[in-house]
Amino acid sequence: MSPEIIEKIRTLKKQRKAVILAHNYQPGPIQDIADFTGDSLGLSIEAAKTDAEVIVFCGVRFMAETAAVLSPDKTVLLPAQDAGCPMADMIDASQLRQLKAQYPGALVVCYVNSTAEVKALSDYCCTSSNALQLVRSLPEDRDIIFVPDKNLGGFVAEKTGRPLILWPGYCSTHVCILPEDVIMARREHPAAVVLAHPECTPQVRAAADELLSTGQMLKFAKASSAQEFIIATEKGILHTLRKENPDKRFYAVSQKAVCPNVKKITLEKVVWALEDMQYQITVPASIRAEAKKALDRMLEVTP
Ligand code: CIZ
Repeated sequence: MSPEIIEKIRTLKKQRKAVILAHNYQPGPIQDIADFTGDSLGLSIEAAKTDAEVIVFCGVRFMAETAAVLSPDKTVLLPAQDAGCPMADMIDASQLRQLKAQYPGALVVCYVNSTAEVKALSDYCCTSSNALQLVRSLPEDRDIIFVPDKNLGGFVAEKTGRPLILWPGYCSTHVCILPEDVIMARREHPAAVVLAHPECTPQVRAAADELLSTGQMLKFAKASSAQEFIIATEKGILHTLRKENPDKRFYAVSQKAVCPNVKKITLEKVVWALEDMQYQITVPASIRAEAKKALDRMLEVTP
């Protein structure tokens, strides 16, 4: 990492009164220059609490949109314009409207990995950390539509016993992780505990020891007496796991667990974002107000 570029980012950050957020999946050098690292909702909440005028979100578009929903008075920048989330794009507003029309009376829960428009049409938002608690809190006599991730939704349905109406979306990175990868990794590291993200397929989930969000993985690894861990989620998280637990060992379950979108952010693009104030992510006021309601209702249930 060149010291000049780090210094440049520091100077520009001060000039622009900016805060830099890096998602847990970002490349190591990006996580190292960030003011906050974490999951998408936690980062957006942290940024809203600061008096920064500009938020540079090192992540993907839906994450920057969430920050824009929670910080309407700040300018939100996504350093790579094309850093999208295939899963979030697997359902749009008109598809969700049609689904709602098919199940009148159903409550809609959307995973935070969704567009602001989809959040605006949902009753509740959820994260992979609080999805179980949120769904358990919903009235037993109501149907529940869960979008867009069929894998997280399937995990929630299994654990809560609630028959969710699932949308067939999925994370194209997590579905690249195969049960065979878990078997091979266990063979190589027989003492390791396998931590998998609930966005993984049912077969991978069944092969894992623990099913955890990124934030939960970081807490679990710190608190656990185990010394070795096989990690079944996007490889970027290994950076923080290793940094926070220098005496423990972490292995990626598969070299294929890399999201090409989160990796579009580079230090140079962070510099350009701050220099040119690009790429600004905005959410129209009417969508913002409705999306915020879905986030607020979630926070009432799972503060
Ligand atoms: O909520 C997030 O930021 C994502 C994408 C996953 C997680 O488990 O933190």
